[in-house]
Amino acid sequence: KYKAVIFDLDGVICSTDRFHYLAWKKIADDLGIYFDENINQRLRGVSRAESFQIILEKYDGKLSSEETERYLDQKNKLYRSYLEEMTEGDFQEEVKNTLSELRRRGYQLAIGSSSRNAKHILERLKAMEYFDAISDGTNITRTKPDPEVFLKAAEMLGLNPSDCIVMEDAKSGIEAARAGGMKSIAIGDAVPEGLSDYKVKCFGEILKIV
Ligand code: G16
Ligand code: MG
Repeated sequence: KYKAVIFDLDGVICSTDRFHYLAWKKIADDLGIYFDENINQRLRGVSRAESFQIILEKYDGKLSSEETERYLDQKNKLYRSYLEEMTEGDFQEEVKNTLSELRRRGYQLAIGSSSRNAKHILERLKAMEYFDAISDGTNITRTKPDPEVFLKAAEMLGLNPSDCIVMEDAKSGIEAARAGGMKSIAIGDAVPEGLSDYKVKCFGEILKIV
C-alpha cells in the first residue's frame, strides 16, 4: 500500500547521532553547562541552531548572537572532524541489504534529514546510489516536527504524502511524519510508546511492515 519509504539519516541509516552527542558535549563542557543523554534525546531531528537553544536552557549566562554563531560553527567543525573517521565500513550490512531488498520490491527510497551535512555523510558511506531523492537541512526553512522535510521528499519523488512511510529515531521526526499525513516507523528508544504507527528493534524489521 506504500510506494516509498523516507528514511531519517542520523540514528537510522547511520550512527552519526553519537558524533552529534560528542560534539555538543564538548561545547556544553566548555561553557560549564550540564548536558546528558536525556537532554540529548531532545536534540534528535532538531536543527543545529535549535539544538543549541535546548542546551542553553541549562545556561545561566547570556550569549550574544556573535558568540552563538561562533559556538554553532565550532560544534559543526568538531562534528565534521568526527565524520572524517567514517568510511564505507560504517554503512552496516543490515541496512545495505534491507535497502536493496526494498528496491527489489519496487519501493522508491528517499532521505528526509534535518542535517545540512546529509549529502556529505551519504557520500562518505557510498550510500548515495540507494536513494531516489534527498531532502535535507539545505532545502527546508522549518525543521522537524514541521513536516516540510518529508513533504519535500514526497514531492521530489512525485508522490502524495499518503503513499509514503517514514522511518525515524526521533520524537520530533515521528511528529513531523504524522503532521505531514504519513505513516511512521520508530527505531531505537527515543520515541515514546504509542506515538508512531509501528516500532522496530532493528532496521531489517521494516521488511515485515511494508
Ligand atoms: C540530524 C540530527 C540532529 C541535528 C540535525 C542538524 O537530524 O538528528 O541532532 O541537530 O540533523 O544537523 P547538522 O548540524 O549536521 O546540520 P536527522 O533529521 O538526520 O536525524
Ligand atoms: Mg535522526
